[in-house]
Amino acid sequence: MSALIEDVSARKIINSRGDPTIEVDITTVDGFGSASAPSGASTGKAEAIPFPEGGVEEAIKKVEELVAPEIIGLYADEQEEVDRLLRELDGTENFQNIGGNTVYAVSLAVADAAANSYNLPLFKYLGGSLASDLPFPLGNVVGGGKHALGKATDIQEFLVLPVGAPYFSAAVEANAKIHKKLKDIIRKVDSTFTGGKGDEGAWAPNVTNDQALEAVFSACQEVSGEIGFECKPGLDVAASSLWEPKKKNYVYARDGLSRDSGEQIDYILDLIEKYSLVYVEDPLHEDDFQGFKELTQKSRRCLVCGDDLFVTNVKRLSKGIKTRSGNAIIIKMNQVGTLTETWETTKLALENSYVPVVSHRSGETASTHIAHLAVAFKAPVIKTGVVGGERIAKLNELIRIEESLGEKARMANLKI
Ligand code: 2PG
Ligand code: MG
Repeated sequence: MSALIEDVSARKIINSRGDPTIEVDITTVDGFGSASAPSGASTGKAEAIPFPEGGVEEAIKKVEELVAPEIIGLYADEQEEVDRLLRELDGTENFQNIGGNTVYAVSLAVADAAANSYNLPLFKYLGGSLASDLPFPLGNVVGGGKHALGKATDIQEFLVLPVGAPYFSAAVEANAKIHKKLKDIIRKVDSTFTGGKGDEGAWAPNVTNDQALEAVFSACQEVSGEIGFECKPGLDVAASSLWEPKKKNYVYARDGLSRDSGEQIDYILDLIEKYSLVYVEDPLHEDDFQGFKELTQKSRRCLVCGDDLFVTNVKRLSKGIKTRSGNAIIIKMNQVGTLTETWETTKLALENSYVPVVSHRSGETASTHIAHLAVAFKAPVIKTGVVGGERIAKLNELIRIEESLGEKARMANLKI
């Protein structure tokens, strides 16, 4: 079996928002791999730049003219060497020359091709034969912010986490039930609701943040009662989108109020208490390590997760570990570009008891790679939506992985 790279090609496809993105194919002597890049709408300012100035067309040119000649002749299982080369070819910290999404597609397609060359599913190729923990699916059920034109809730995502699920497929069904139930609950609160959804398939009603939380809380309770295990609510505040640096305030336009940093911390702590939240992502803006520290210290039994704060970056996570900011981290490979760096950040998180949450982006393709990454990385949580073709592609892949593992399959160890 040979993973020697013989051919590299790239094409333009579209993502779930209808925007162009890049897909890369890698052919080896004995296999084939392919990967396409997702894209964010509420992006952290320290993320890799997704595409070079000329957009996807230029990214394709860079793959064909710059990357392909360098990696043809290497072996696809030399992941670190390929990723080091990508860094070298780009020459910048944030991949602005080649584009973070270009690097993402090449790096992941190389891993995909290596796995295929050895006739292994990606999760086993990356995680070894011991990779058998299934992540808990964290799903977006109601939302607003930048994923719904700023017309729905101020808080970007109201999430559910089926913490008591005995196995993965039961967890997926629980989230789908909650999503379905919410349609009826929301109709009672918002008479104008027509069933509209945001970018990730979450309902996008015209309600206040508190009304949305009430609705999600009661849907969780009802469904938990019906299915016999616990489902709990969570939030992605995406607070950088609310933060106005000049006013030094978080502006809740839909709710018609502002909160300074101290008030924001108190507000989030109240919500954690009142609605038994088990997960709060980006409760403060992307540079507020100190605020994250305070909130993490004061909250109990809740994951305080950094997305824009850490941007899957090992240096930013190291800083967070030193200052004790947060206890969980979003892992989005296209924030940092290469698979090697994504794994380094995840490993650092695991070594320091930060819960890695492998995550989709709001703009997705039907790719199933993050399902494999979550199992390979032993991430206790995967955040990938509840409905919509590009979201269920990942969930259904994990159902298949669970089935293929047979008796070895077990839910990850999620301590909250
Ligand atoms: C987030 C993500 C995914 P985006 O903020 O966590 O839900 O959104 O991809 O737009 O950054
Ligand atoms: Mg986020």
